[in-house]
Amino acid sequence: MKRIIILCTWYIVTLSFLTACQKQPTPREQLLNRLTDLQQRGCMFGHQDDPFYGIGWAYEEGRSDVLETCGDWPAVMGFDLGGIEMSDDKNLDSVPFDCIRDEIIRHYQRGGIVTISWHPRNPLTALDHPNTWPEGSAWEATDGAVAAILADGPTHELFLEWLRRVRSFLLTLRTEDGKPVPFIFRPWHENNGAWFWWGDTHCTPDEYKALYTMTQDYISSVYSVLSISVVWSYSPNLDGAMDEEKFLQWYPGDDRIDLIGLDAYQWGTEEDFVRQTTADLDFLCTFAAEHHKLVALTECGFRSIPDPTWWHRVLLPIIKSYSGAVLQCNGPTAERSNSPKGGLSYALVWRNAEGGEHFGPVPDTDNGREFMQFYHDPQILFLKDITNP
Ligand code: BMA
Repeated sequence: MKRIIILCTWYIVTLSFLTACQKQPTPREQLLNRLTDLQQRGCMFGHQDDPFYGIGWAYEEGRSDVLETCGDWPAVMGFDLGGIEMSDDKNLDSVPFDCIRDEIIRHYQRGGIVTISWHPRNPLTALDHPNTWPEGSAWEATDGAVAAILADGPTHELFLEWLRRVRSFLLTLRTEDGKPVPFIFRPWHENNGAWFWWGDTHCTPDEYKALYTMTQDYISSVYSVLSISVVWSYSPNLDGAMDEEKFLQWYPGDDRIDLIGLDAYQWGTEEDFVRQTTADLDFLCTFAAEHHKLVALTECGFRSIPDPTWWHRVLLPIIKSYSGAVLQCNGPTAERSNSPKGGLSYALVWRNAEGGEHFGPVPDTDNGREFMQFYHDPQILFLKDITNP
């Protein structure tokens, strides 16, 4: 009898050990591990809507302003789902959702990293103003919209339908052989600004956190493959004076967030941009390291890049101060703190739309030529750097 018990115990222990060894990391774990490894090597360059349009062209397969400037794809590509909640065929920037799906899968298959944002229309006004701007849009920043869509709110059912549409689209992000494409999802961004209906002047911290949690729980419910393929990002806007108390008020929580981002544009003077961005990154990189989170410039740029040397004179030194091996990260004010800092995972510049709304390099222009100095820095990673280590 004793021998049987010993044998059974041995069998069970061995079996559990083998099962544990064989357990494959999920796509989400694989992406997190990859991001963590890459973060030690440098900061990836990202571009919003990269393969859809650029300056002087639109929807020509295989084209990209970044590729045509420097000969490589951005390591990270950003895509936006705004409009999917209305069952529109195209997103708020007129990109067909079918193209978005195809390019997400294509970028994943070429070894790139995908991040997805969402600018949903205003749930209180969108039905009356389905196609206008700013009426009915994410920028119609009415008070009370967040409260209205939470559980028991008058617009909760409508919002669940919106989430269902988002989830249905995300569930189609699979390769031909059925493998889910992992991606970084970044809903409810720039919430410390007043310009979106989910901004901090239009809801309370508890309402905001309930919104984030509800979105996450709906999309990643346990029976959904999205629970094993989504990396979750929280990305407030540039503040210039972030601190732990302020940050924690709105932060959805360590159990909810994998990657902390900062959306940082230069709208005013260069001096202000550098000062505010370094102050916020000082805080965020320290917080991220202490909380074991990734950190990124989830959006950044200088609209229409009036000074093309900005790439290597302004953006590059900021990124270099906050990227590379975690403990080597030395922000300008790092001497004030002994805390380890997390290095930037990526910096994504916004889309290259016509009419002055471009943030990326443009080939055969001074902007594109100056970008090369940024491109050649070994600490800035493009697709070839992350696929041929
Ligand atoms: C903003 C602008 C808008 C655009 C939106 C979503 O920053 O570029 O034109 O619709 O992002 O991409």
